[in-house]
Amino acid sequence: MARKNQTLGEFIIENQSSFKYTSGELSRLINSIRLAAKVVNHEVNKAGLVDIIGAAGETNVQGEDQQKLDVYANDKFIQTLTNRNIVCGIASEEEDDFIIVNSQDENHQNKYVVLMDPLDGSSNIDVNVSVGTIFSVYRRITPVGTPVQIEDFLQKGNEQVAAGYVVYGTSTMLVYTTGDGVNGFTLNPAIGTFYLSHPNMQFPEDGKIYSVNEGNYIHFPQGVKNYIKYCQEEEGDRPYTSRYIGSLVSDFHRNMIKGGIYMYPKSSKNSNGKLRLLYECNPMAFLAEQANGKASDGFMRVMDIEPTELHQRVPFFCGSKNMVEKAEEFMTFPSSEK
Ligand code: P6P
Repeated sequence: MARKNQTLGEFIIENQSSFKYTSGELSRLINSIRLAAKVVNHEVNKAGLVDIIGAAGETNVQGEDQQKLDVYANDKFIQTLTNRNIVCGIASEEEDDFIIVNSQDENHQNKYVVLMDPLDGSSNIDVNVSVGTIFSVYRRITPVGTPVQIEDFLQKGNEQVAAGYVVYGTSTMLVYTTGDGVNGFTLNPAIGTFYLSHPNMQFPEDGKIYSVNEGNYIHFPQGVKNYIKYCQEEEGDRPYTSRYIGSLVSDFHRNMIKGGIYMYPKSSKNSNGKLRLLYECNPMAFLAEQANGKASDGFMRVMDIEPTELHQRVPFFCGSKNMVEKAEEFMTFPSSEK
């Protein structure tokens, strides 16, 4: 049972029995993410003070300028996960291909793979806006004792055993699920300890906030245009409020607390949207559903999508259940009355 102000370490120990697989491994995995989050948080918080921000001059597989903090966060999470003999493979937005972990797992006995976006929203770093880390955990499906393979990463979101995010904001929080609800832990930077501050987080079924980059409006499908106009109409509890930070983790986190919907639809510019299925949409979808919310691509449940490639993108509608269902209605019947 979650107790306010419990530390993350106490929570992991007291709840590992609720995890259906061998207890110690997942605890060690979450602990390694906790450690990496503290290290990255320290660097993010001083980004404006040292010449660590600004493009590293390289571009990642998405063709985006790679900020130095992207590289730093990627390296730290890989290093921390690799050194604790828990995972057999890692996939990252910042890595073209998956990584076979065998520094200490020379016999490939570890059972978990981790997929991550080490620093999502990194274009916000230079302007001091919140950024986040997103992670997704699966058990491998290829034989233990052999090197991990692409099939271990291309699993449906339904198969996730854990998922979460770190939001480096006005305070740093670790929010995660292992399939038994969503709990939020806030870092006390003075002592480097995460405390349970948001037990059993739940999306309100309804909300009055919609989050979308309206600069893309003319490129959206008609159903999305109709839904946005629906949000803006004077009727009942509408118009809703538009809030878009440009950092998925921050928009998701605010909407989970206050109620709302986040949308990154496909458009004539991005035929499958911008967000990546495996290490952005699936982990956020797992959290959303565990928090009584919903996540779809506008038509089907995100976690039912059969992945085909590591960095594939999907349209993403996520948040308060009734709002996502309303948006799906407009997507399904684009000509319907608003
Ligand atoms: P746009 C950040 O790059 C990100 O992946 C999400 O965190 C964010 O919601 C979205 O892209 C912002 O994209 O095209 O609106 O700037």
